[in-house]
Amino acid sequence: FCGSRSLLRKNSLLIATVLSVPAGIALGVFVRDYVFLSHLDKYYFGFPGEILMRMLKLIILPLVISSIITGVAALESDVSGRIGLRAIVYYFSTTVIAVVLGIVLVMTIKPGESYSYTNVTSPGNSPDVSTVDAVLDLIRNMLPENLIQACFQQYKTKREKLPNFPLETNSSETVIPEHCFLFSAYTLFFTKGFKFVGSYSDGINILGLIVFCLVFGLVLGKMGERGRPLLVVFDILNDATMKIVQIIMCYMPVGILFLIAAKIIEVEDWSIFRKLGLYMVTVLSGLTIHSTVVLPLLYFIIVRKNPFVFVWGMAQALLTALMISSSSATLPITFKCAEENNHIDKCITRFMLPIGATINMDGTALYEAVAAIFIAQLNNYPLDIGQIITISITATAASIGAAGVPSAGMVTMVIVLTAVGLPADDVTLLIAVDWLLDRFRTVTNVLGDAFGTGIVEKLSRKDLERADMTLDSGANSL
Ligand code: DAS
Repeated sequence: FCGSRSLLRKNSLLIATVLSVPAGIALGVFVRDYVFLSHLDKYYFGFPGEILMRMLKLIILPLVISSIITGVAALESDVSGRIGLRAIVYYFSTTVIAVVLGIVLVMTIKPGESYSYTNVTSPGNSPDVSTVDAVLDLIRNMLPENLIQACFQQYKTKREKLPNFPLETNSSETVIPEHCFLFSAYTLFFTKGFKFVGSYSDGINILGLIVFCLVFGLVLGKMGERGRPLLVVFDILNDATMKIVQIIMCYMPVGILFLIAAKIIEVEDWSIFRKLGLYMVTVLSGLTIHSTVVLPLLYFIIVRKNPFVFVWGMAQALLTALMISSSSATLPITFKCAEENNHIDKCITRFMLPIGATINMDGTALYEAVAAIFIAQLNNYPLDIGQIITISITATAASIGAAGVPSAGMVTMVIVLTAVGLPADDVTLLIAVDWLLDRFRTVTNVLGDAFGTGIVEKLSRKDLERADMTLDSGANSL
């Protein structure tokens, strides 16, 4: 009895969070069917959920910055190079496996052939974009916005407006003083970053930030004792951020309750789920196979531990991903679960999780390959082996370019469609069910990132022991 009580107490937060999902669904159905809510009422009703989203998004930047810098600086540069290489190989191979799995399933189930698609747009009308152009376009988009260049752009825009800037004080624009370039940097970098409004470009900026932190962490690591004071600052920032995560996790059951209820109220047309049922079954089957067979098998083969015990340790993070559809916003919880429940070395988690949340998206890659071929089947547009390979390449590249924010996979899927000459506007067909599929592909993305830390930690164990530089959970060597 005592054992079960302590188990209950230990998992009470997780149990409360799990129970908030059915409670949220029941609350959403009750309010939708028995309570009339105006548009404004619906906004207020969903507000407790919005608070949870903003709390998680707010701490993404300090967490990403502090974890990467301290994680990289704690490693010898050759060790971090080898760990980085193992991480990239893992990310790329699991993403390609996910894409191939998705293609096999969609070519077998053929969901697009059973769905009567009235408005067939002939693919001939869509621009014939070559694969190379599509991938180059994606890489161009991935080049992070240069902070200084963007600030100059913002500063120039403000300056152009300043001479005839309306004198009355009721203008909606906040006037940035001409000389205060630094304030402009602050405005662009921090408010935009903190808002993390979920646009594609914000996600790409995070990629640029990660590259900056990797370099900065390597430099600090090279500086040895001289860099130590600054490293301690970032380590304290990381610990403080993780303490805030603890507080947010206490609020999570309430936030999730209203997040899911507000979503249930918002959806009007449920019949679309029947129409696109086979398509959804195809995507969800692929995500389930990848999450419960491919990734656990890979983990078991390499780490030789029970993968489902590892998954149980990640449960809070997976549930968060299911509820908020954002790998990046789930990152704080992913860190906590990986370090405290699965005891992954902080050197590995701090180095891999921020990068994985941005470029390792197995669920998204699988989804984009399935959706593209589904749209081809809808248009009775036969794909040859070259186009199938093109879809594989662009789906992999597009998932790397997608940000860890809601519906990012929907945004980058246009690249896959144009690469094989399919009508990009057919994406609109899938939007009605994307809010649900997005949640499940985000869970697969987070699970792929988490398994990656366990696998790379195992492969790097000798490196870490030799370098004697492990940041074991709870005992930093900094
Ligand atoms: N929601 C994205 C994520 O956070 C996944 C996607 O849109 O495909 O991982």
